[in-house]
Amino acid sequence: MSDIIFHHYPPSPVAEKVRVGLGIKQLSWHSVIIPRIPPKPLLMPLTGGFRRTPVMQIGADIYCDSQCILRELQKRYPQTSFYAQGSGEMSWALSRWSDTTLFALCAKVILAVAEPDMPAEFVKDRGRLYFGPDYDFAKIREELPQIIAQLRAQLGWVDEQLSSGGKFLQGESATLADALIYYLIWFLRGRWPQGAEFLAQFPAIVAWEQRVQEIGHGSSIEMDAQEALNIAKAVEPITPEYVDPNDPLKLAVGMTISIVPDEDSGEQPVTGTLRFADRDTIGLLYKHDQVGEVCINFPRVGYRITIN
Ligand SMILES: N[C@@H](CCC(=O)N[C@@H](CS)C(=O)NCC(=O)O)C(=O)O
Repeated sequence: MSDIIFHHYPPSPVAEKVRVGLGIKQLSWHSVIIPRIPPKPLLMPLTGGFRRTPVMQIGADIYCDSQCILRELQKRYPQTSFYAQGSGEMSWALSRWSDTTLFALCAKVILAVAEPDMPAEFVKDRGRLYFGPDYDFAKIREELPQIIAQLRAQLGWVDEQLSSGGKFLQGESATLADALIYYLIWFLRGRWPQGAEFLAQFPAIVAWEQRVQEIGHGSSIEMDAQEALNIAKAVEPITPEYVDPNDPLKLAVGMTISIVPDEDSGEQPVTGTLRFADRDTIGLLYKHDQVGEVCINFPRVGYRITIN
């Protein structure tokens, strides 16, 4: 019952970040394939309406957002640490750059070039989600050289770092830092027709990419989405009842709260009863006929909480 169940779809770059994390730790996991756009009727009962990919489930405890998932993996499986000796938690700062600035540049390049050939429904969904209510792919295409220049300079930093000796970003072993950057290279190479040509100017990145690929994704077996719901229903959440006494929002166990990403992505907040809150993670209880009671965990960073 305490097995890792990973809800994702193969082309998701953010899911690839976590799959690499699962590979670094050589974990075994169950793979539930979810739809690429809503409705996601076999996922929503677990996430309280949160629609992003990926999601991790362990019994009746749900972890939304790759940040929260990777943190939980590090907590439950500290062997083969995500942290290089001495680097620890500062690795998370890297994700504030890679998941925001760098991801947005990659998404602009990839989606703006692909947009004319993408299904209208997908364009509308991703346009609103990633680029706000006034998204304009034609304008992004006009700005492409500027966007590529920004991307090139920032990937240059990664290439320089990798040229300075180590096999991986923080030395001889793969760490969280590698997963946090690799997924964007994977995204560019796999989904941008000019990706391979663009990346060829970064020889150290290209060599490192191969090494990260060789790590793999741990070992996975497919699971039916309904079975995942049944597993949640059969057990109780184990996330402890706890709130940091110094919480700046003065949160308390039992409060009704809503949580939503703090970007303008048009997503619906998730509402539930507060069960857990520390500096990094917030967990709320949520009930649904199909899963009973689950505890849905989110990262604090990048999310806005409202006390109802
Ligand atoms: N901050 C989130 C971002 C996740 C994200 O944007 N994932 C994309 C897929 S790569 C997504 O949710 N797309 C819409 C969807 O799958 O419905 C995380 O780190 O997990």
